[in-house]
Amino acid sequence: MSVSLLLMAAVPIYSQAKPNSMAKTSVSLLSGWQFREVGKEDWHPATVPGSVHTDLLQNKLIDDPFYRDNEQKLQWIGKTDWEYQTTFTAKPELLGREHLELVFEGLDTYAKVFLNDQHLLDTDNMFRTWRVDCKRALKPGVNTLRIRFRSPINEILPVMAKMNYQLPSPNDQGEKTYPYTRKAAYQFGWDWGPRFVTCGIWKPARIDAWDQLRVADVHIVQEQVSVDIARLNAEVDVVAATDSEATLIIDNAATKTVITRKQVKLVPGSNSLSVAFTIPHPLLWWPNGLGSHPLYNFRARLLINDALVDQLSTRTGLRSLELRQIADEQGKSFAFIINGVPVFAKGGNWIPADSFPTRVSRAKYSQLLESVRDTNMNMLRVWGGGIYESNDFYELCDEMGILIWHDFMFAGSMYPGTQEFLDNVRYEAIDNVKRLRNHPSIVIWAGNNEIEAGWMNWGWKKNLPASLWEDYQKIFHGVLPEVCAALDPSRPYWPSSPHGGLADDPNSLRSGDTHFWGVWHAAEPFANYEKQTPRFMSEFGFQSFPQIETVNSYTTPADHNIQSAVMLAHQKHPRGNQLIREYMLREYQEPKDFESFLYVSQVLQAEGIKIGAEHLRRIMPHNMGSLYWQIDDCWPVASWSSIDYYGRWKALQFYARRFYSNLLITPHVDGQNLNFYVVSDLIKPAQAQLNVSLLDFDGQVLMNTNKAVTVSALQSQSYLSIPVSSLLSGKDTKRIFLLCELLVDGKPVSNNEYFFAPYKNLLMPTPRITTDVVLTKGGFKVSLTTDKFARAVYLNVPDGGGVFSDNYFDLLPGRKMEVEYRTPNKMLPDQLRSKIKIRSMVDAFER
Ligand code: BMA
Repeated sequence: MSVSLLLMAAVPIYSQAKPNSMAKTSVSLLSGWQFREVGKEDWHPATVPGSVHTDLLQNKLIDDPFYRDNEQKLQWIGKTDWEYQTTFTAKPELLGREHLELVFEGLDTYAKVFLNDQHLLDTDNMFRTWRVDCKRALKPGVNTLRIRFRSPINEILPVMAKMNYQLPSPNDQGEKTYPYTRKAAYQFGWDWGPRFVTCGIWKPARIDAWDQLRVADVHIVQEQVSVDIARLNAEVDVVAATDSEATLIIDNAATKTVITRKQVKLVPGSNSLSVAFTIPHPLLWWPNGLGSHPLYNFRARLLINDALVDQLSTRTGLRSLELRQIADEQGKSFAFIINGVPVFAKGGNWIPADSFPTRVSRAKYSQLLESVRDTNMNMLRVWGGGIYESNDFYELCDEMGILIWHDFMFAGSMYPGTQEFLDNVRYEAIDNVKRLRNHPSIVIWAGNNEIEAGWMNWGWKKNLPASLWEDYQKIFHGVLPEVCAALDPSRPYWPSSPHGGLADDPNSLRSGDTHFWGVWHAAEPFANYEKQTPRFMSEFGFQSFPQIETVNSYTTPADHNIQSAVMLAHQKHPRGNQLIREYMLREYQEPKDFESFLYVSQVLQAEGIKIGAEHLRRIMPHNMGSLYWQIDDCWPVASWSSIDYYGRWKALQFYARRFYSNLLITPHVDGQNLNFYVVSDLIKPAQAQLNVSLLDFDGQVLMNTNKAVTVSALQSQSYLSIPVSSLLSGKDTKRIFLLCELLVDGKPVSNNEYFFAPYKNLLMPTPRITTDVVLTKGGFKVSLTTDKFARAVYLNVPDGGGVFSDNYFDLLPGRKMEVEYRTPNKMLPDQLRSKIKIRSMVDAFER
């Protein structure tokens, strides 16, 4: 049944309000823009929303910033002042309105705005919305709007020159100015991101014209939500010009049925209106994997004398939310409870999907978020060094059931605590909390990324004035929680990620959330993931290279060496390539060539994160989250991502679908025994069959056992235990592996393998893989068979423009594997067969 049918069955369809020439209108200001360097003569066409870098690129005034080492050559752009200008015609109808307001949804960052040379506005925060009266400055006929942007770097240098300490900002790859500026930190450089200090009109601009009133905001407060009833409150902010009597109507915008109406008295200025209503038997919104994600459209309409004056719609999903923290023997739990169900959070950390965020189209967000959804993830952490994302992002997360841990945009540094800075932060928080609070996907607000940990654990406290900690308190224990409590009390506020919760280490394993970087930054073995028993792991990660097609986008063949200047320019971690190689040689021999190195790096990353993620799931409910670092990239680069800049899945993304499966079979040696755990994220118990086989690489079955099991709901449990000694007695561990399969209704739902030696010690045979390709409705079915075990089989169609439904899988003798290949390009099955390149692990090394 549709949401709209369920809503308000008995309420009449409303009669159309009288048309009203007094209703609010808006004039969009997105066209006719030009830009130039301040002090230069020539104007060039500009795109709004956009940024100076993308405008320079479109005008062919610079080369592609992502190609080779162009980044270095383009640093002057961020140190330059720029101006933008457009003209528009103001019609008499517009000029006749009582209130004319110029609205910028986002200006990046230090800007002066002039309308017909009248100075109307000064801005200093990329994340705020600006609204300013422009009636005085507007004139009949042609009007000129001009915005002058000052370099965010030059703006701060004099401020820093007066300080006797430097705010720690290890990731800023230039003058270390970013903590002073309310602008996306990653644009100053990060350990996966280039330094492109942008400016420009990065969100829509318009003029709002109104007479009596405008509806400024609608907030649907979820007082109580259960299967029986949703008790809701529509809180409507109205800005009015005069005293008046009005009718507030809340309706279902999808079906145009009235939910409730109320007579209200308005006074000049802001009016906070509120009307309570209920929805019996609401359709509940569930995270991905636990149910569907129905959304309700609500609209607030204001009528005066039966004429519609203004209206505003919003969309939300109805669900209850609790962050359950209960004291226990180990410390305190940390679990998100949605509609009464403890949800194990599976996913990763999200960074802005482009260095130039205005380039990220809704289609790109869709592709990335579908990749998240389709790999059994249910949560992303929007990390604090990026941006409050565009509405598209949150709308898509709502539609796909992707929960969001939302940091405020502070990361990796201490921040100033002047009154001016605090006020700026307060307005920023108000703007964004108001914009985002109706999204059911957002389940927590967190103050910042790693600042508390930086202060307590990384030596900042020792080396910096104590007043910086007071400034910290003002923002993260003052301004931000105050805004959240006032505007969004239904969501938890958490001061930092990580934060301990109990009065101890911010990165405690006993309570709160944890970032574990012993693996990678401290070069600890992957096995050390299993020594970590956090309550909620919000970061852990390992780097890899993108695939060759992505590397080709920024290199020439002469750059194809891991240590070449260009490859190092696309590796922002100082020891990155070295660390990848060091870990690689622990498990594998040296790959035989550049392309093999890229491929092995991806398998290495995927296998490593798999150890961490499966462990984190096995120890549930002690631990209730596994968010690896990081999902996506903002440019083509070697990084911790599982999806590269072009949306191409690395091996890790395919592995994630397996290790985040709702039912997971995961073998583990505990002491003398191999235990076969099944982790269930299902709300109901499942009847399943457990198959365990010991095989050699030729496919010979050395041992096989089956067991029917009832998998407990929302549990991790070992269902079978075999002494390792009995399993291995008389066997050559270099030639064997264990295959574990979990079947429901005879169909495999999860499988896993276990090896008894590192890859380089295995006597891996050379498989002969054969393929068969047939045309299907949506693409091609590719069937693969092998005569011997083939590890991490990777299929690629160079220039095929398509994607395989699965990749980086093991192929077993006697078992046919079928995958889909979809491509927009036309080709025949035979052509595809001849084009598919197949490699498995043995191909990566000299034989
Ligand atoms: C975490 C993140 C990022 C960083 C990543 C890799 O600390 O919060 O700041 O990019 O590690 O070093």
